[in-house]
Amino acid sequence: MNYKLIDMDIHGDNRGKLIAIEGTKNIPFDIKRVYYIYDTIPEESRGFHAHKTLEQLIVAIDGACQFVLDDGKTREKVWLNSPNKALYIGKNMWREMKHFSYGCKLMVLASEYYDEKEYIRSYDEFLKEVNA
Ligand code: T46
Repeated sequence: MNYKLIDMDIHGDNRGKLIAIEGTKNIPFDIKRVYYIYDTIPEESRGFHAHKTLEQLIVAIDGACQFVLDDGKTREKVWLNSPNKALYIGKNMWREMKHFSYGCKLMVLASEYYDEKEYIRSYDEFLKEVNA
């Protein structure tokens, strides 16, 4: 499975907490793009796609949600529910995002600029790609 959960170092003191993410230093790629997902609701799932080449790091800055991760052979579920837990997802991994808490905020760091052509949005096509 081309994903891993990374425990980020917390720099905390009596003023609060701070986490730093540095491309290629504490995550495995250079960061070209940042986006965030917010105003989520539990009834609406997202994702349902894979990426041919993109690598991403996802952090639930606030709230929680479940990721379903699938490499075409195995399907695993991972909860993101803490700002110091970062989910790295490499290429060729099908992902579904479910059970968002109200107002969950996800921050996503990506290794490439946005390119819709690089998405695989059909599960059948994904299975063909990974079993080729
Ligand atoms: C992923 C999960 C975790 C852009 O115009 N630029 C962007 O950088 C992105 C990410 C999206 N968009 C547009 C494309 C769609 O019209 O925003 C709209 C919503 O995107 P999408 O339906 O792909 O959103 P999610 O939440 O299903 O998936 C997103 C990322 O697209 C995806 O790469 O891994 O978050």
